[in-house]
Amino acid sequence: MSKSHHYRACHLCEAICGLAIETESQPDGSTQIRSIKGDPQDSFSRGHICPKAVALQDIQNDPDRIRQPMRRIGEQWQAITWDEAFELVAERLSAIQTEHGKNAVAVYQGNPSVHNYGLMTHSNYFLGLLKTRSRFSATSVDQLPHHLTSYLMYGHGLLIPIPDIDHTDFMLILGGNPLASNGSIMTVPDVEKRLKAIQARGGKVVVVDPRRSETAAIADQHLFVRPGSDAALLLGMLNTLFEEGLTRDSHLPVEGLEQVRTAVAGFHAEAMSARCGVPTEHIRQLARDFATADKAVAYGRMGVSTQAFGTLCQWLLQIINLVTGNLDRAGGVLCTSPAVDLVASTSGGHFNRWQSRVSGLPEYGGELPVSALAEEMLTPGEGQIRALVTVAGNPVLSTPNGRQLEQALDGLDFMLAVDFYINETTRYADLILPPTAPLEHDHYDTTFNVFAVRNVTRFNEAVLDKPTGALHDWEIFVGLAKAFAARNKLELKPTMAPQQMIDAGLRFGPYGDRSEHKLSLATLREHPHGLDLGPLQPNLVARLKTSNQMVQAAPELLLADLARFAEQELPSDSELLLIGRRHVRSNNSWMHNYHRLVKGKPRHQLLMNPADLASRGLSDGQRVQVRSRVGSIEVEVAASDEVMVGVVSLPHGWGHARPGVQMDIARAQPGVSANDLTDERLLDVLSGNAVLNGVPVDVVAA
Ligand SMILES: Nc1nc2c(c(=O)[nH]1)N[C@H]1C(S)=C(S)[C@@H](COP(=O)(O)OP(=O)(O)OC[C@H]3O[C@@H](n4cnc5c(=O)[nH]c(N)nc54)[C@H](O)[C@@H]3O)O[C@H]1N2
Ligand SMILES: Nc1nc2c(c(=O)[nH]1)N[C@H]1C(S)=C(S)[C@@H](COP(=O)(O)OP(=O)(O)OC[C@H]3O[C@@H](n4cnc5c(=O)[nH]c(N)nc54)[C@H](O)[C@@H]3O)O[C@H]1N2
Ligand code: SF4
Ligand SMILES: [Mo]
Repeated sequence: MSKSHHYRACHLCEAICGLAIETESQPDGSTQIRSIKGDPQDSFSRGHICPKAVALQDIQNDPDRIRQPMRRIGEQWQAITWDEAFELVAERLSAIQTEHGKNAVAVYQGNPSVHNYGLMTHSNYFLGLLKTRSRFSATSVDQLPHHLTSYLMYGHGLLIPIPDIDHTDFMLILGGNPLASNGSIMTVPDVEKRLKAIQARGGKVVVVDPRRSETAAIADQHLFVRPGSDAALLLGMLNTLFEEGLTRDSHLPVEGLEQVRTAVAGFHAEAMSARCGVPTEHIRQLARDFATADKAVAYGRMGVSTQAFGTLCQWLLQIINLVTGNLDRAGGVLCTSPAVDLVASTSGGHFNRWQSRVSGLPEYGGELPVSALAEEMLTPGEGQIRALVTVAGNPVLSTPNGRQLEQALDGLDFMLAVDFYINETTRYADLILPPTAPLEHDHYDTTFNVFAVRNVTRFNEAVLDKPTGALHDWEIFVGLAKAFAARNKLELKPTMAPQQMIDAGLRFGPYGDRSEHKLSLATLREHPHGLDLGPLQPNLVARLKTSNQMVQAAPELLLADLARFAEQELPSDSELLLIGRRHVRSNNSWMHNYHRLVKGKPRHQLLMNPADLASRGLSDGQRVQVRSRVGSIEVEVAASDEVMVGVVSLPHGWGHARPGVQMDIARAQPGVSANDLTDERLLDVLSGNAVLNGVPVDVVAA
């Protein structure tokens, strides 16, 4: 038996921590994982890991994980060969498109797609051939407002300024809980140490959240905000900055700043306080503290993008950074210069070129809002969706009104899933194509290097051999493309392996052949702990992709959205609002069958303020029924003054007790799905992004 050592970035969340993995070859010829530890030689993550990394061996060894193509006949799953599977997909999807049109076949791509570079490079090799406008992804239950804002202001949806957390003096966080999520659209391993370092150098961390989150608990200041009302708080802050002359000039070429000043002149902190529940004086003081800090960052994440004014929030955050001189400035927010530069090498995007058939929701970058997926399947008429391809996603648990989506999936003519589990969504598939497990393929972060708090890059080889007969995700898409192209007599361009594409991306990129670094795949192979390319630097002027090379401070769509904001009714005090929560031992809707992660006390309860329990005659630990417009669930309630009065919190991604799910969740608590309560009609109307936070509910004894 011989041991070997491997270095590899963890792909499970956006923090991309370096791992040191020890494997041992066995007498039977197989290789087993001996240990997974943090890699102290990774200068970015400095040895940090979280419990999920250790569970990579659970993914590898999980008996529930499927390892060969499976076809469903009634309730039974039967193994079939890859070639039969590819033929079946080509035949069924072609027939459906011939009869009902291209858009009758829909696509949903889930979150792990972005963490798996073979999916980034090759899923479109096949999906593009479908030429369907019925494309959906997890983007519209998450960060769509970030992309739309960057597209409108900077000319490219991926040109998103990142907090310079290591050099700032003041970090304002709204709707993000990096201590649980490990950071998002801010790739930042070891975030707790980095936040504490701000405090150690005399700076401040301020968190705005309807729950005193793990991050709020270590902050210098925590402000409770009424769910869904952050736009009011930000407008009150911006208004104060202008009124009190707290703005600073920027070196950037900017168009429209005067229009912004005029547009927000009516939104005084006093009026905004009534909307967001933050006292006027706190709003004003926050604006003053922010503006007078030498270097400051306003950062808003998931919690503020998945609300009714999510895009307005993301725009206001950009403007606050801009007018205080913190945009494109060390210690403020900066864009990365990634080694494989997706911004330079792709077009900026497009918005609202077409709309969804039933509700008229806008496309962004060729995708429609996923809240419209079920209605597009359930509503008869030309263009009705009849077939679905899901890739690395679980929309039944991840998108609003999951019960309605289940009903829609049940009525499809054909469904294909590229996934390695029979979960709440894929159990409806006619065919499941399972890729290799994560450690069986090589790895490069196409996305998270673009959002990292330093310029970093790394490539890692597969840790374990590819099992005989297995295919990588990208190879599955090549197989599908070939079968589909052959059947439809389409010309298929040749392709190359993902590694070769990265090699080309590195050589053409800013550290490539034309630079002193001469980065290529070969260089990265020599540096398995990753390469640090230095701190973020001001670069926005050169990277802007707007037509006139100026920052667009006042996009018309956003100014118009201010009118929608102003027309809202004042919130009522009697309403209970549902918000979400993440935990470091849970990852969206999967990994709940890994004992290592889910052991310990249950974490899926509804959190409710003791005052709200008392006023309803409920008590801690009791089973309650939670009801919304779309459905109801039963769950235990836990008294917690972490959540403000009028707010209840429930994590998403649970609710596994559904027939046909073939995962050993029995060992864990199946929990209930927050998305059996969230409402597909509640949207950030501007972008079409789902509202997952601030959903009106009531709670009664079960
Ligand atoms: N109420 C509420 N809902 C939410 C959220 C919330 O905060 N509250 N968060 C939202 C957010 S931010 C997101 S991103 C979405 C996530 O929603 P989804 O992307 O739909 O769901 P995931 O749980 O990430 O999907 C995981 C699936 O991918 C598969 N998978 C994992 N790795 C691979 C791989 O390498 N290849 C393939 N082919 N499959 C793989 C797993 O087996 C699993 O079935 O949920 C959203 N939904
Ligand atoms: N352990 C773990 N890590 C993860 C994931 C996971 O499931 N588990 N998922 C990954 C994914 S896909 C993503 S997108 C990221 C998300 O990463 P984050 O954006 O950090 O998401 P959360 O941890 O859900 O934190 C959202 C916070 O917003 C707060 N919030 C809710 N409503 C409002 C509101 O109206 N206003 C304000 N100001 N705050 C509000 C919630 O209370 C919560 O504390 O995490 C990633 N990392
Ligand atoms: S924080 Fe945990 S899950 Fe995220 S990359 Fe690091 S080890 Fe992996
Ligand atoms: Mo996400």
